[in-house]
Amino acid sequence: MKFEAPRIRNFVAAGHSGTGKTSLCDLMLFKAKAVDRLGSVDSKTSVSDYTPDEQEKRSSIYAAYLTCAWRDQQFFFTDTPGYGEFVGEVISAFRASDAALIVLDGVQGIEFGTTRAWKFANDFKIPRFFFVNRLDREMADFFQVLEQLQEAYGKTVCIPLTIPVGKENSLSGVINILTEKNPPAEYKEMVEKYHTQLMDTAVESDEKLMERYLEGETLTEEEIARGLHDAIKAGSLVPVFAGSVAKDAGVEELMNGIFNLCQTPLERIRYSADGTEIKPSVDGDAAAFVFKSITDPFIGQMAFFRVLTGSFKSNSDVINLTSGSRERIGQLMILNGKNQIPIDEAVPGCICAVAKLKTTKTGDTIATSANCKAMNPMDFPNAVMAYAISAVKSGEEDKIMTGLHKLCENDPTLRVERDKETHQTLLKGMGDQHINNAVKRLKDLAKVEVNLSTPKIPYRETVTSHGEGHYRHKKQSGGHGQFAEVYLKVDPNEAGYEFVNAVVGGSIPKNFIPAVEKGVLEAMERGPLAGCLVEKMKITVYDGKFHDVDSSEMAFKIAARMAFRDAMAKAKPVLMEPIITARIMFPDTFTGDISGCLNHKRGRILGMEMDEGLQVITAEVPHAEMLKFATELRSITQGRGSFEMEFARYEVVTPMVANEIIAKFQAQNKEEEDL
Ligand SMILES: Nc1nc2c(ncn2[C@@H]2O[C@H](COP(=O)(O)OP(=O)(O)OP(=O)(O)O)[C@@H](O)[C@H]2O)c(=O)[nH]1
Ligand SMILES: [Mg+2]
Repeated sequence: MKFEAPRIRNFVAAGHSGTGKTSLCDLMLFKAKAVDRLGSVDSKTSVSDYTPDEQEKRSSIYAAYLTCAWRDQQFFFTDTPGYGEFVGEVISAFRASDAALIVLDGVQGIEFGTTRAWKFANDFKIPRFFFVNRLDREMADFFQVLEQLQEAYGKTVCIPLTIPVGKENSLSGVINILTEKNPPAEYKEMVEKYHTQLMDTAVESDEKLMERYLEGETLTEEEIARGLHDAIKAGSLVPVFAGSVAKDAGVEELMNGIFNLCQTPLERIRYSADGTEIKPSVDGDAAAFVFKSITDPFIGQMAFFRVLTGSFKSNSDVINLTSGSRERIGQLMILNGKNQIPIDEAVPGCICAVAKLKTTKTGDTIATSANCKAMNPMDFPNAVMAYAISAVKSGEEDKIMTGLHKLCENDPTLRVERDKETHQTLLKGMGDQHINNAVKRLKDLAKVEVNLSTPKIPYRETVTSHGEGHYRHKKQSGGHGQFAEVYLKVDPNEAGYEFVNAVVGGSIPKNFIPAVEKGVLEAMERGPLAGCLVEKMKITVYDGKFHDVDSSEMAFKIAARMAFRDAMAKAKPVLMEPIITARIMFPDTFTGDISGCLNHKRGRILGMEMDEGLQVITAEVPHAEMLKFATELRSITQGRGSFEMEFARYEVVTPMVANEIIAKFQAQNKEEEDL
């Protein structure tokens, strides 16, 4: 199989969950004869949703990379999951694509997933196509959706290229606005109107074409297509296609639209990490971006890359520009879901996979020459939800960690961290389903059983006033005794931990001072209120006593620890909790519910603004209140909200809440003692 870059079109199908992206992709493969039988999500035979988890859920979890020949072009396209928690898969797919095919539901119109896909196309600077699907459904109305699109994204921007014939169950096909010469009478006026709009757009950016058009000259099909192509590329036109995958209506017209109007991989200018312009060409040094790595029971271990410029050959040497190491590429493969098709050569626009690269990771650039430039890696959103993960059988901890690290390499929105304060291993992700799905994969991959639990919050303790403490450690046991006496004072210190030795006259000999500090530091690891880390304090040792024979480092450590506790108790200790800043995005009909929910969570709203049709609230909220927010937000907004959060600072906990936490800690301590 041999490809030519000018004859490749590369796009990503994106949009809200349930709009029919996977069904559309299956139908495109079937129409192009890339498969013998039409795959279906409902009967679990989809080429794209091929994992058992997706089949069970009847919804996509992973991006699937697909390819087919359409007329004399090769389409490389990706089916992405619409469900918000799997956004990491969508980001990688956008990075690998030259255009976005945004699929909508003919009844629902613009949904949260539509807005998100629109935004990604903006971020990745790629042109867009709309496909309004499921027009065979009751209440579906193409023209209502069109109006909605025009209102949101511009009246002169969203223009139909096809319109439906018939409605709902009696939908019988579509009319191609550009080519239909004799539409049924009731559509005639509409076809003319949109035809004029398309022609106006087509000639807009080309003065000569405009002149000829205005003089009444007939433009060739190629000229019109070129004008529309330029407008789509510039973003001044987003063509809207009508159809129904279920009725096989409008899909061929959509594929032909992509065939005629989508940019080629050679038109796409990119910039490397150092800002150098990369203009793709078919020959010269080759460079490719690794946008995904997988360890999959079906596919094995593979790296996926998108060729940016030049061509790569199977069984050749490449340089990893990001790490500087050399790699050997084995058999190059293109993909159709889980099916791998070997190829000899990959050209710009190809999405390829290779097995087992030694050091290459997601986000790296590989090239045939060190003269090529490395690209920036991808940005992924921060995790918004965490679970503490632990082994069911003791002794399996290492196996679990190895498996988790592998999963995180494959999915950059998944993170595993060891919390030094709470001593828990945390698995962080984009929501319940995302994390549960990761755990399922972990079980398959590492054959281990794990428990998930709500993570402990790393509270901290500090003091709010001056306090003095004293302890005399004296023990007589057989031979040597133990003796040490320490006087110290503590004060709040915003700058952090500070230890001062103010002992004069050798009441504590210099060589025991480090032991005193050690004792203090040990005491600070488990504060007196709830056993949390103590911080932001200045500790001054100013007096003590020692004994020539009985004093030891151990004795001073114990005396210092006890003196510290004494001082801290007198310095009005308080509990502090982590506060996060959250940015929550949702349709503004939910503003009241979200504000109420934040209020309930002891949150402070810092600002509200509209951004691309969505309400955005920025708020500071105690971390402890946000542990289940991903799930709560989903239920409040019916899946149409999303949020990001990051750590802001520690703040003193109000006494009422603090008492609850302290009581819980004491009960836990008692339980441990009783055991
Ligand atoms: N009536 C009707 N149903 C359709 C049409 N296209 C797809 N469906 C059905 O809609 C449901 C969802 O389709 P999918 O293709 O899985 O949707 P998706 O956009 O891939 O969804 P996610 O993977 O969750 O993002 C399935 O039951 C399809 O059979 C259509 O044109 N008309
Ligand atoms: Mg799908």
